[in-house]
Amino acid sequence: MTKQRIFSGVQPSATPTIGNYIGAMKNFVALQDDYDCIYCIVDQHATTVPQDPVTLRMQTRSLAALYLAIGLDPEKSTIFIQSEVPAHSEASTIVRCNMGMGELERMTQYKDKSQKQQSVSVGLFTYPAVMVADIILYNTNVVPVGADQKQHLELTRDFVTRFNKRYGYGSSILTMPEPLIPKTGSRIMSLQTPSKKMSKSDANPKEYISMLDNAKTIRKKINSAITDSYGVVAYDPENKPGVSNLLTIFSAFTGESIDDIVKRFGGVGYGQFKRELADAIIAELEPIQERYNVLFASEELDKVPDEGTTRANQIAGETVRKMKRAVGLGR
Ligand code: ATP
Ligand code: LTN
Repeated sequence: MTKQRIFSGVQPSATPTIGNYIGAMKNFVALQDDYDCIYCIVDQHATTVPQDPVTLRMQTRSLAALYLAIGLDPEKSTIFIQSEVPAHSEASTIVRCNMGMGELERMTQYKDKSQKQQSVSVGLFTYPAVMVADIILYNTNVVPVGADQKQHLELTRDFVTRFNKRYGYGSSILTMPEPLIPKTGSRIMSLQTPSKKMSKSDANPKEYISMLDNAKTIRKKINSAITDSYGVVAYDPENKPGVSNLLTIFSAFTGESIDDIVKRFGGVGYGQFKRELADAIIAELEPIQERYNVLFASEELDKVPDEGTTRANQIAGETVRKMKRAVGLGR
């Protein structure tokens, strides 16, 4: 039986955080044995907000190294860079012309991100149309993402329904994707402001733990993470958002249930809890960082996206040809 297709992407806008890891990247690795996985470094998405060109290129390489360091195996997963596959730009044009302004105006990620920018690019507004193109180009069945991407997946599903109806005359030109959002850890919150999500491009590094933070920095950031004055380890996201977020992170890194962690730290206060949480994060990230350092410096790193791009171009090229034929573009 042919395997179902997975597609997902991460922006090389900064080094991924433990939020990206728990909400998405860790699942990328878990899924690669059972699905045909395609993982993209979505560099064109990153440029919807201002980026320094040299830093962006470095971060693209860094993300490729990190994909491999967390355990993605190029024998099982296709890894490529979005801007190296022109079908993404071509398909986006078709998507944009079949999408309403109102649909894009409703996107909460656009509303959040545009508030943080001094001047907002047209690209930031039309970002979700490019994401729709990313997904449909690979006949994707399943898209592993964090909870913040649910709305973009709904937009994609609406687009697929509309496109197939408008141009397919009853047959399915495009495949309908399903989101795959983890039960725990789909929305890791900021360590300093637990009412907002942890984000890799936040200006204050104390808000997040980067996948490449060293042990000392991780301990410091966890130590200064906002809790509350009750001094009791308990899971209550509404009244104890800081502690509950730390419990979610603890559970994601150890695989232990939140209930068991609460029982274990019930009587000991936050100090011991935070120490052991930092230990768990460091234990998982250190070996990843060791592999990352070797990979980042290696020439072999270039081969992976080279091969990935060839396969991505084949699949995406075929879909975009189908889309162009369907809408009447070209001869
Ligand atoms: P940026 O801050 O540059 O906008 P980001 O941190 O939101 O980036 P993306 O590259 O846009 O990260 O997202 C990559 C993946 O990580 C997506 O699947 C997204 O849903 C997931 N993700 C992002 N932030 C979190 C979070 N705080 N908790 C869980 N998953 C997250
Ligand atoms: N929009 C996503 C990143 C992203 C993505 C994708 C995720 C771009 N294209 C396709 C899944 C599938 C984000 O901002 N987190």
